[in-house]
Amino acid sequence: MVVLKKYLDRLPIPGKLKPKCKTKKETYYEVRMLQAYQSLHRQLPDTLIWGYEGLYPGPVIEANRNEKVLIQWENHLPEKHFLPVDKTVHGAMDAPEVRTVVHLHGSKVRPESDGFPEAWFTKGFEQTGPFFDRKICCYTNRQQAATLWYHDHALGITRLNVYAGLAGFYLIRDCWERKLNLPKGKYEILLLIQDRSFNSDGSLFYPSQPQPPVPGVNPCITPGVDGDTILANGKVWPYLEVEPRKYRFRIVNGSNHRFYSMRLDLDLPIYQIGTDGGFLTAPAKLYELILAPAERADVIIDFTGYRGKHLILRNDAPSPFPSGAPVDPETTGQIMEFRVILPLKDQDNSCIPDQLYPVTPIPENLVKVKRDLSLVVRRDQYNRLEFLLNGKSWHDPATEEPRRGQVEVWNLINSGFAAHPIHVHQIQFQLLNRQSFDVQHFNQTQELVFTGPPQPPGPGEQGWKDTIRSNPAEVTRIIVRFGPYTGRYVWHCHLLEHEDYDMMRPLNVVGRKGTT
Ligand SMILES: [Cu+2]
Repeated sequence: MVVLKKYLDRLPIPGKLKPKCKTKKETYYEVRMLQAYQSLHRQLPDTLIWGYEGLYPGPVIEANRNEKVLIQWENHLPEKHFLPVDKTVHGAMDAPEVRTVVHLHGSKVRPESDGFPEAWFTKGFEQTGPFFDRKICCYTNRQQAATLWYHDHALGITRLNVYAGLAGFYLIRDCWERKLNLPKGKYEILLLIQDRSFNSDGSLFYPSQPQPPVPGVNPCITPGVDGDTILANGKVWPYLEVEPRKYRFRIVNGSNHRFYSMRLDLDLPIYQIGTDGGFLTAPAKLYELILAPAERADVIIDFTGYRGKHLILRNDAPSPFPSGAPVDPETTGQIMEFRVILPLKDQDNSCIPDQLYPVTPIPENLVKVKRDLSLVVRRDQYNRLEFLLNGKSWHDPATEEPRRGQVEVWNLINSGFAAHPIHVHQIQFQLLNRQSFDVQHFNQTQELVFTGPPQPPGPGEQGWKDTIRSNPAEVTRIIVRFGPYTGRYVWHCHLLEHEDYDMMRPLNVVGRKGTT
């Protein structure tokens, strides 16, 4: 383990990507995936990364609501991966070693542009996966202002491509947001939180075997990789100098496997104003913010009255969450530091509005289908853990085929020991409640016996979600209206080692007569 000093480097602020061309009708970008060396901490030699435009995190893409954005994603990566590739997991046996496809997480997008895991492509589009359809993806942005992020989604190596650095922010803006008088410009800061481990030569460390090692498979996927350092925007334990005023932070947990339970020193409150898919109806005042991998929180922190203070953003989420090993308060128990040492430049006229944007509940009387979906784990032929949705693997025929416009309730039944963040593509859904059940009885009989009343969503979960924490020994109920597009999508666990093996399923949204 490499020991690194905390709070030596300034928080990097990712720059905005410039379009190649912009007309009244559409905005066109080209984004290259490149191998590069980048300094991730002052005490480390430069680290080999893969980044969009050679940057980790990638450049920020900003779009207005209803703006038509076209992006040609180009793979300029080497043919060999620099992280350990397990050739036994789905999609990795007969495919080229380095393959990529981009998913814009949280976007309402047609299936051809959604980053379907088997729509991958290699360098120069020389080889393509069986579902590759187009070089240029189209994002119509017909949705409210929200914090989205783009990242790799190639079948069987998503965990490695994202760990290598393939992730970036994508923001949708709208006039409603502009009217809210939130902190903006340099007072609006993006935070991509991830954990990584390093070798002493500065290279990224990713284990090639679980503990204990699996005989007969090398390299071998593990049930989940946690880093021993925490990075924000591609720097290990950075600091940010702030003025004594309000700031808006757009936080993404971009980690492979680690959850964060964030709190600030001196019990400074965090006002959450938005979730994955947009604003909350009203802000939620929190002293603890839990984010599972891929979840987002749009928050305001008010540093007024804290002049001269150094405040650490801490993490006390065990891993696996919520009952695994506790974090070390000196390392993974810390994320970054805010130094309230800049003079107040101008009067802070921004506000934390009482009302943000109405989140209209999807009416439960419209529910046409209820599905029980279990999150299970079994042993494979090598006696290693294989995570599954409903006991089925990726290559089994689709079983979730909702009709466009139809409202469904999905009961996510987690009979395991750890939480899984479940992500559904194309749509934003709502959390109804969570309810604890007798796991032993369920595992013996497949019958649900509840051990407590349904618990309503937490204050920071009462908005539009595309990724939801499914806690162990609980049924998590979400209500979903499928559409607007029909076609081939996916739903999966967003712990990337689970997604790759094998906790991902096809999701076919079908037309009203059952056609795609
Ligand atoms: Cu999982």
